[in-house]
Amino acid sequence: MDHGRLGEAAVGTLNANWTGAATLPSRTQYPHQWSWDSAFIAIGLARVDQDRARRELRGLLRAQWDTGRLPHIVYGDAGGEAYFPGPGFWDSRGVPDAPAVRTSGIVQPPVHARAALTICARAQDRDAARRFLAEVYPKLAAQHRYLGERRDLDGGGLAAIVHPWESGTDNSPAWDPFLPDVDGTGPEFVRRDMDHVAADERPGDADYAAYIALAESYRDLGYDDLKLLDKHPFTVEDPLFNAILLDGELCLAEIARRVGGDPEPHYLAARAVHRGLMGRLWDDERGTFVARDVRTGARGTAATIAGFAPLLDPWLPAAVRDRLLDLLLSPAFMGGCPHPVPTYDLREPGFERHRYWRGPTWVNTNWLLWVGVLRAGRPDIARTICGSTLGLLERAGFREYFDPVDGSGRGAHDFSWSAALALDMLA
Ligand code: 9WN
Repeated sequence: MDHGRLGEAAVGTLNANWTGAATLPSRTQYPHQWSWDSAFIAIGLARVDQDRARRELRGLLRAQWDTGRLPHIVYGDAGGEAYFPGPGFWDSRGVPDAPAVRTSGIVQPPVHARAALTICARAQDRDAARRFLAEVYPKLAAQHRYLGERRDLDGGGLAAIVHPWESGTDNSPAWDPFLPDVDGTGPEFVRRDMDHVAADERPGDADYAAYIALAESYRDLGYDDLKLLDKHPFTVEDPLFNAILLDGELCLAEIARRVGGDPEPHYLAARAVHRGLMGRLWDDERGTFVARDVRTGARGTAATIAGFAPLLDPWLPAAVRDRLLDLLLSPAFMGGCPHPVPTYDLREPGFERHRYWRGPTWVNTNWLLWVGVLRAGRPDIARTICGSTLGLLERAGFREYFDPVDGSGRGAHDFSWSAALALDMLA
């Protein structure tokens, strides 16, 4: 397939997944609106349909809680049984600060300020774009305030995730050391996620039991973040989430500047995240950023795709940047397989070619790395990542993820962010 046809096919996939109010990640596997999916989708739509890109973000922001929390799922009309856990599980309607629309109670990486700024950057109608920025700025600022204040559990400058789903990289090996404390022996539930995808491409049952137990724990605390350190068994700082938070603050500073607001608080917030990343998550021995348990201060050891996300940080010391790029190009990641970038160190015994976030190549993490290496002054690596990603999509279609060894498509078919980010990478 040539590049022109890939672009047309991408638009076709996004149209097929559009409900009239939002774009589903996949009609079968994920039949609701997901938070960071919508941000990636808006970034792609900004290239072809500004109006829909704006509607995508607006639809999500309408589901924001009064505290600024932007939920990771906004439930639509798909039958309650189509996806587990459904809206009843989270019981958001029982929480005073939640909106009327039914949502989950956890968050996802805040790519949304980047999406809003991208929509504006691609707009032909500059006035409409500025009006849109002025409309969404207070909501995005509230989203970041929530993360910077309520989720910085011990004042160390980083936002904690309280569930692996919040990372967006659900069963990454990065979470393994922090899950044994979770008691997954709760009530029975039926997994719906394997109705459409092979079992060896999804998280294992023990992981799922922990996911449900953690979601119940947070829900039963009334989503009260002040109780997390005492009562919740998973409070972890993730380099990917925090690098995106930092990038988002810099985008907010730019948005504030364009709408006549004050950029200064956003620069300060971004600097705080930078200090937290360097002081807490940089592992000098391994030459990468790793996850850290807020409660114990213990750090993980897994070298995953998340470790490279701080390439988005413009203040990264040159020596740290160079060590990261060395690891990225090494046989552990880009140098060790024909279809990079794998989400986990290829040389680890726990690397799995097909299992979700434990090895496969994903389009959204490739896109983030593409932006990161460009920022780090390496257009040559950016070209390799971009060419290889588009090649995978041309050969295997808009699959959810890909085997980094043979390039075969895995997971859901017609997956929205694979199509959307192709549009951005094609441009
Ligand atoms: C749980 C929708 C989402 C993505 C995540 C991805 C997967 C859900 C699931 O699908 O997570 O949120 O059911 O596995 O891990 O990144 O946002 O595409």
